[in-house]
Amino acid sequence: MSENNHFPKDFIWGAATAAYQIEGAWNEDGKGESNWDRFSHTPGKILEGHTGDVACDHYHRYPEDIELMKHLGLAAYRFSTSWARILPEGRGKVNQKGLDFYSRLVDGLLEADIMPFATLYHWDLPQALEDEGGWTVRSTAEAFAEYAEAISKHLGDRIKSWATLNEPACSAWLGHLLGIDAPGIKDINKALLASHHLLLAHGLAVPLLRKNAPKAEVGIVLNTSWAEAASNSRADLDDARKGDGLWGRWFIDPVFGRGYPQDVVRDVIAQGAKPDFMDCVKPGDLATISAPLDFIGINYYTRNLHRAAEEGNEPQERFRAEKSPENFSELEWEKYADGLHFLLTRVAFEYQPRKIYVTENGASYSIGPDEDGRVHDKYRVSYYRDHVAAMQRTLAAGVPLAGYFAWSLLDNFEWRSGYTQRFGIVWVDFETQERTLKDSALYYRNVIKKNALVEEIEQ
Ligand code: GCO
Repeated sequence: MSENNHFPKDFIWGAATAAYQIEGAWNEDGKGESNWDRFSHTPGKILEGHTGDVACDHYHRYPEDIELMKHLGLAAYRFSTSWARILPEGRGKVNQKGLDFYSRLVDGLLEADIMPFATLYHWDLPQALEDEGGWTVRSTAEAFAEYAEAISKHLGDRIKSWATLNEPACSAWLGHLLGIDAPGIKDINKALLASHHLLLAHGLAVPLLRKNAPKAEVGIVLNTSWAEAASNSRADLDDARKGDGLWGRWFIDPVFGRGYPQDVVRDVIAQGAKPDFMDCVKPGDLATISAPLDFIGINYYTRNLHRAAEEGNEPQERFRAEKSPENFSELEWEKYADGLHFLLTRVAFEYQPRKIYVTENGASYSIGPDEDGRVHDKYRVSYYRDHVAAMQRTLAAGVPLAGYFAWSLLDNFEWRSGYTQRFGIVWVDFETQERTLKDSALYYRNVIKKNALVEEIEQ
């Protein structure tokens, strides 16, 4: 870190989105149905019956959104590509109109001097593959390789940063264990199969991305959590170990060549997994999964404070901030910027990645425009300020942190919460699709402009 709070001159400031959450055009130009189309069209799955059918209409309005990014001074834009737009049946015939959309988007970004950071998979699986078993069957990992080949052959000359998966832990556990995300399965054995096939898909895609985009960097985005025990009781400490294991180490360990953590194997068998569930790991799989990467993306929002639900465990709530909008977002996620510093430092020193990006960070507050059309989202400004400050400590500790992406550029479809939760630094009026910069966007623009921690928004 140089003095007076500046970031390294090549530090990348960006913003992130995801295909299903912003694109809309769910069945346009030859796109196939995805499992999130099916899930959101299933009554009772999404708050207020919201769907991603239109979302932010980014499929049509991307030129205006690129102008917004340019105005904010973003150096990079992290987006995901829709598998079902490229391979409507999940494999086989390529949909040229799908490729053409991402070509237009990427060319528009390059024209605006904004680096495209593509993520191949942000949870939206072609329904045709879901119908065959989705991530619970190994063939889906092979279909993912076909998808990676098709899109990187077409865009590998222009996209210089590729992430294979976004948060496989959410796809596996939210989608197949808790059943609150697509495809809505609640089965620990299917969830474990999905977790392995997702990682296998990642490993199969890496060499294809390297072949088709030889000058690009390749990585994966994980939501390795920052787990803390609510007290020093054995029960809480073990609960934190379990949470850190299932949501973090189960994914980052194999990616960094350590195989699946055995304490988690014991935990899941104790929770009902078949003792032979690891038979799905075939010879060579772990080597495939641990293909060397150029970066790891870390998504961070809050800490996971663990309190074991065990009789007689009377944990002392420690350091829990008092409930207030300053300290808790509308999703009731605690603002805990230290957790970002602790997590990045831990990942850097435990796994020695070549490079780390914070690929998502943000908070949900629904405050909208007031009478003068301004959005004074002061709590989100405070959230960003604290996390920018935390990254200064992280850089000072020698962590190879190379960039940061605010989640999200736009208010968008927040999965099971639909449009009731807003993470954007830009307000979206979903009736008119009008975009309005929030104070947090003005603040972020100031951070970018000065490449430093700042205290004020730029008017
Ligand atoms: C995630 C996803 C995003 C979410 C965001 C807020 O990290 O869960 O990548 O799609 O919208 O994190 O929940």
